[in-house]
Amino acid sequence: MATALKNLSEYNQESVPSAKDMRFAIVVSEWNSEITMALLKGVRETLIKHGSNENHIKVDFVPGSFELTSGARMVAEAGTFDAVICIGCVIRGETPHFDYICQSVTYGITQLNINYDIPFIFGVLTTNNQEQARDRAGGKHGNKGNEAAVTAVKMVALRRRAFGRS
Ligand code: DLZ
Repeated sequence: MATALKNLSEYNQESVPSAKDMRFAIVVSEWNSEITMALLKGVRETLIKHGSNENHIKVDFVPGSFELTSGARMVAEAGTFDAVICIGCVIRGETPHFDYICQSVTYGITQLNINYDIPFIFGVLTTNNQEQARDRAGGKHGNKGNEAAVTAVKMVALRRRAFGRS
């Protein structure tokens, strides 16, 4: 059960395969950049901690979370990546915009996972306010970027196992 003070980024490091020889693209939304840059830092640090080479990590930016789907598709088609990690932060405002963007990016990234051969990771915070976002971007609940990186490494390893490549 989730608790108010649980660090959501805690995990068993030994359960994570080596990221050596894996190539990652990270697509980052510029909206709420204080948060998304902190998430990006978490992704990079975690990929490198698990053996990824700096030169095998490519970062690109899109204007907002709505553009993550098309940005991720473009980098996937243009490059030779093992996974694409999508980073964004949508904060609830006074209009229904929040719901439309969340719905669109969730659906979009799901569709990419269905239609493409590599994993696309959902590293998008959807929070009621800035404080909740900070808590999850290096604050008291950890850094969602770390989780996105671990998820990417695990999914690449799963794909390699599934297709018989170690
Ligand atoms: C327009 C908008 C709003 C209101 N809020 C956010 C947000 O909280 N997080 C985010 O990533 N992007 C937001 N955007 C921008 C949209 O994602 C998109 O860039 C624009 O609607 C242009 O397509």
